[in-house]
Amino acid sequence: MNLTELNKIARGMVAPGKGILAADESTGTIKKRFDAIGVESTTDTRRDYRELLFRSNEAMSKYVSGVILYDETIRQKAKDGTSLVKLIEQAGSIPGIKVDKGSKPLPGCPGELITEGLDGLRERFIEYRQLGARFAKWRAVIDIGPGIPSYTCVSTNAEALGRYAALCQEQDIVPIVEPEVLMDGDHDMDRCYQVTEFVLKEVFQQLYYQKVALEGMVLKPNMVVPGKKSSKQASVEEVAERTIKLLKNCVPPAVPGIAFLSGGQSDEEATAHLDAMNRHGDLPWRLTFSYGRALQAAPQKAWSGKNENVAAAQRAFTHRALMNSLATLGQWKADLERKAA
Ligand code: 5MM
Repeated sequence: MNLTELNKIARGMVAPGKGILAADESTGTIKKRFDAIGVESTTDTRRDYRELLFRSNEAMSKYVSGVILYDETIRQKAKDGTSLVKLIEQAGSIPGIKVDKGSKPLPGCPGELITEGLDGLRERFIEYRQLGARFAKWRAVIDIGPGIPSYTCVSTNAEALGRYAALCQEQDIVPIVEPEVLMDGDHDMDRCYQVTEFVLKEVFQQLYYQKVALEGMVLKPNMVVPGKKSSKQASVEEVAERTIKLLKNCVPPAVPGIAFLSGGQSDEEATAHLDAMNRHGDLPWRLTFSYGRALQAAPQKAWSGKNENVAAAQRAFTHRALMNSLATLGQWKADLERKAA
């Protein structure tokens, strides 16, 4: 493992003013996104859509430090024959790859999931590195509900994240470690705090047991938010304060950066929360975004599968990327959203 190189890439992924575009929707997930905008999901439409994003020059060169790709996308070529990886590199952004193979029911734990994909992972890393990936991502999914998550679910997922991260670093690829506590339920913010704390403690324990160098990784957690169906919602400041408190209690300062997932928050909420956290200052790690939906919902809607909408979709993407870039610096203002509208 070349820790100097891993640390350099990890720091580049969380560079001030920049964050990560999560464009690694698996075929099933991108189909759902395309269904919502009335676009048929085919190899070509998926390519056209992602090409549009990666050719958004201002966004990609100024605000996007790296892009998480899906297995299909890392092998695809743009219409003019340039590989999509090359487009990302030409913009000065770093290509990355999702390597988990999704989540499946966890035996003995009704309603809970375990992320799969460890078999053959070393060999897949070797190929992905040749294809240009410099970092990778693995997502564990933890749901909150009556009696869940179980210790079995949290510990088996944490162990898999540790195994993945260790293999990643062995191949000089920076692991993004993503334990996502879902915000789908009716639980309150305290419950989200307790469960996320439990999950992060287990994950960092496993990273330690499995000899993962914290300087060469990026954490991708959820923020501390109430469940979407909770009757008690929270202010931006409450989310920022609770999330920072939690992270300070769980994430060692050796980790160069934390790149949040948006998890179903609205575009503006995800930006406002990140901004409020960065306004606190005096944090031991860089805080940035690794958003999927909160960066892509607007461009997807603007595009709607039509060639004549490509420029509008690129503008929508650039706007969200700029808003989140400002949020990484604690310089976002709500009026900037209004002005753009
Ligand atoms: C972009 O979506 C990613 C892949 O999801 P599937 O494996 O379900 O296709 C997903 O892991 C994403 O990177 C994270 O959930 C963060 O995205 P959000 O939309 O929560 O910011």
